[in-house]
Order: sequence, then structure tokens, then C-alpha cells
Amino acid sequence: MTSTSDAPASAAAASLLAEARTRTDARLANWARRLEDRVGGRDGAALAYALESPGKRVRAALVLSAYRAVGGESSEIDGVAAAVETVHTYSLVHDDLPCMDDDDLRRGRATTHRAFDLPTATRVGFLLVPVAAEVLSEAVGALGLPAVALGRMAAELFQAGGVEGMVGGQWLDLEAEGRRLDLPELVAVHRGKTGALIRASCVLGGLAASAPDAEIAALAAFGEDIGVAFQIADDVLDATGTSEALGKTAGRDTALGKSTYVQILGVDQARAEAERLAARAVSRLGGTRCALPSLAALANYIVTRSS
Ligand code: GRG
Repeated sequence: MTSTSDAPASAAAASLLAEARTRTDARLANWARRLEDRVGGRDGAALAYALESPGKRVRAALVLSAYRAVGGESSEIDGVAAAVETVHTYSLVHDDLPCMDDDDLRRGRATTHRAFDLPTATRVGFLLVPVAAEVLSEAVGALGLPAVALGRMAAELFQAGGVEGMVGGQWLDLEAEGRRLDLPELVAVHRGKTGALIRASCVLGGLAASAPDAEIAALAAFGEDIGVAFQIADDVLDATGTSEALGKTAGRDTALGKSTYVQILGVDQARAEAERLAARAVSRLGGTRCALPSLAALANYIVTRSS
């Protein structure tokens, strides 16, 4: 497994993320203009504000890399990456609301409810879910895939966003505020709230290239491990980073009384657990076409990132 000092892996991840940002941001900007026209007014402007906020596009990079790893070649995969990032964006808009994590800063800018208002941001979050379905459907059509592929990809994406995934994990997380979770309970929160969409990003890349079931299973196993590793790294950054570097309020987990890996294991052991999971993720790809440096580089980035 790569480590913090693996310069080629860092350079490879930086280049994959830069490419994913350019390509996905272009798609999202296009959707932002379409929604401004279609929805108009304050809601249209707020939808565009949320969609065009500058994310790292880690999930998009995973979609693109998984797709290529199993032989995908079309640039229309960008639309699949944009669909995943749209679901992620909705989750951030709602996560920041006063009834959830109540935050003012996201991606270095005012959160959507701060830049606009609470009813607008609430509507924008909900509206982004059908927008994501439309973005996915258009992309799958452009990739020339059959309806059955769209069905499978939509099921993966929206199950990951649902009660067995992101909503379920967030629910557990909110319900547990001020209460100490044990490690298995915390893993369940991390797997749902963050891991499910990261796993789905990898699976969707594979499905878009019509990869065989064994490769989809390997991508899913990889995604499951890096998904939890991603949230552990997020716990560490929340405890050790600055708001300026993170683009969101640091120290929020402690302020909200959340259970985190850092609280249970301390910073060093939490980092070590994230690295162990990233290494295991990469080993899950062994013996398949997916065992490429690009996915390993992204796994390394996920646990060594500084924002
Ligand atoms: C109704 C209970 C209920 C939930 C609604 C709001 C929500 C669904 C889920 C929240 C999920 C969430 C925000 C999890 C945190 C995931 C996470 C670590 C986000 C940060 O991801 P980055 O670092 O962010 O990739 P950027 O800004 O780079 O995209």
C-alpha cells in the first residue's frame, strides 16, 4: 500500500482530481444554467449556487477511475460523475441546515441557507434529488446503455442515498449526538452517512462500462473500505485542521457532541485505522482489471489529504 511519502501516488491522485474537477464542473455548470432557465428566480439561483460550489470531486474521480479501470472510454461518463456529485451536493446543503449540523461555511463559501434563506435551501436540497435522476438518465442515454443498465445504476445511486445508506447513517449520527457510540455503532454511521455514496461511485463507474459481476463486486468492496476510511480521515481533519484549510468549520464534531474515531481511538490510531482500510481496499482489487495505480492513488489520497 502507498503511504504518506508516496510522491508518485500523490501526483497521480492530484492529476486525477484536477481532471475530475474540470470535467464534472463543466457538466454541473451546464445543469446550473438549465435549472436557472427552467426554475428561475431565487430557487434557480440557489440551485446554481449549490451545484457550482467548488468541491474536491473525489466521488467524481472515483467514478471516472473505476470506469476506465474496467475498459470504459467514453467522455459521457462525466454525466454519471455529475449525477453522483449532485446527490452529494444535496446532502451537503441539508447537512448544513440548522436542524442538522447547523453550519455557516462550506467549500470556503457561505452555506446555501446562509447565502439565501432556510426555506430556499431546504427546497434546493430536495430539488437536487430529482435533478440527479435526470442527470444520470441523460448520461446513461448518451453512453448508449440499455434501460436495464439505467435501472441498475439508479438503484445503486438512490439506495446509497437512502435509509440503508446516507439518510440512515445521518439519522443515526444525529440521534447519537451527545451520546458515546461504541466502535461498531460508529462504523455503521460512517458506512451509511459517507461510505455508501463512495461505494456507489465505484460501482457506477463499473456498471457504466458494463463490467462483469466479479469486477463490480471488487469495486464495491474497494469502495466500502475507502468510504469508511474517508470518514475517519474527515474525523481526523475536523480535529486537527483549520476552518480556512478545510473550507468548513473545524472542530464541529466536538461542538456538536458527536462520536468520532478520534474521540474513541485518538488521532494517531484513527489515522492508522484509515490507512489500514485503504490498504485493504486496494487488496480487494487484486486479480482483477481494476488493480490499477489510479484507484490505489485515490485510496492513498483519501487517507492522506489535508482538506
Ligand atoms: C433526513 C436524516 C436525514 C438526512 C438527509 C443530509 C443527509 C441526508 C446526509 C448527510 C450526509 C453527509 C453530509 C455526510 C458527510 C460526508 C462528508 C464527509 C462530506 C464531505 O465530503 P468532501 O470532503 O466534500 O468530499 P467536498 O466539499 O470536497 O465535496
